[in-house]
Amino acid sequence: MKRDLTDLALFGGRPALLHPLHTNQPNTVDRTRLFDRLTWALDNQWLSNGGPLVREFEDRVAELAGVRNCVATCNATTALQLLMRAADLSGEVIVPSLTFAATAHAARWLGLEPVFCDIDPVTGCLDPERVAEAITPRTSAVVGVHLWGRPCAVNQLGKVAANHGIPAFYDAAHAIGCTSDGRPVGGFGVAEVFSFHATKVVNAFEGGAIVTDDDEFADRVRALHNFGKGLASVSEAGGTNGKMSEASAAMGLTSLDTFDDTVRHNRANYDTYRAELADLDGITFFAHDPEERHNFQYVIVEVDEETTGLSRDLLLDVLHAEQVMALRPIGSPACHQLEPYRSGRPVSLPHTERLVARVISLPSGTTVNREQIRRVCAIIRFAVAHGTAVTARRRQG
Ligand code: T4K
Repeated sequence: MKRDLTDLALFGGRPALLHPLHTNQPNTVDRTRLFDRLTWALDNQWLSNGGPLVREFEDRVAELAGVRNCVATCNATTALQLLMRAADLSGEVIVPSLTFAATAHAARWLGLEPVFCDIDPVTGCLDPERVAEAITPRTSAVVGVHLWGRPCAVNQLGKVAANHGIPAFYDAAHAIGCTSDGRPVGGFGVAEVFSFHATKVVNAFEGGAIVTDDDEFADRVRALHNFGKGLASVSEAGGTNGKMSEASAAMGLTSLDTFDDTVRHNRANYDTYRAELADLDGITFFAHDPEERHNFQYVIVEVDEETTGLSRDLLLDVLHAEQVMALRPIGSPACHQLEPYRSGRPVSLPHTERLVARVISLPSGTTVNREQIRRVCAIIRFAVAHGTAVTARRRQG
């Protein structure tokens, strides 16, 4: 970061925040409860392989998602692979490019070909019309992603998939606690996958889950995530180890204990950002559907360079100089812009490319408070007020 940008900043070159503020800082958990659970697990001398804490965690996640079955896993990437393996997918799998690389990598790791499809610019999720166009005789599934917690057009995607006789699945890594048409994310498609990575709204250090109402599918996934034990077919008997540990379940349960409080805090953060930036032209919030429940885990804003006079990346540079470690959000760059996909077959994804170049993920979560958000917003306001000057200085070098 060049000093000249810092000099322009609001606090005269002095850091606006005492400590760096990171996007995706883990949410706080009640340490006493966590340590009690860990002590209990150690005393119980059962630390993995479907122990009592994992079973309790699975029950509570299934309840939150409104589904009959939850299989907890070591992370969501493995859960996606288990799901694709359990569904016996082959050939091509349609995915959005605007997602964390794990969605596409999971398919590729299994020898499937991820086929990237464009998004609806309003929701940031797969556009069902584009999906219909992308389906070929080699397509074996559609895997939508509820990007930044906003659910996909699940009804339309389900219809498109059904019309072609293929299943729809969802990567719901961002969307636990969110709803579509009032129904909780978790029950859409054949199955959905949650992530409980440290940076997620429910944090199990590392963790994931497959949730489904299909009992037979759940049984297959459960067997496959435990070396294939219990599967009749010899060809499937080489499952993997995708199990969640008791330590992760202890963390996940403790995180779930305060889930409602976390969402309330996230909501308050989001409202503060909106209020502080309400009248700032050129900065718009990625839309949530006000009729639906949302976990408000991510605060995503779009930067319009023409109006603000500064690019998304330059605004990020200014924020970083002021110790606000905001990020290009998950999905930026888009998968098709990254190796190994970039050198594959060329794709035209205009909505994906436009959105991905304009968005910023601002710090939120329970470790971020209103006063810090006000300071972040003051920096953004200042940067935008001097957008043209900041850009000119950057161009001068
Ligand atoms: N599908 C989607 C749509 C996903 O977003 C993800 C994961 C997956 C599938 C796969 O889920 P998992 O297999 O991971 O369960 C992080 C996470 O590792 C990943 O879980 C997450 N999405 C992804 C979006 O973010 P990185 O490589 O970008 O993380 P990193 O180390 O660059 O950190 C990002 C930010 O978080 C930084 O600002 C620092 C902060 N951070 C991170 C960690 C781990 C902390 O403050 N504390 C921490 O402990 O992948």
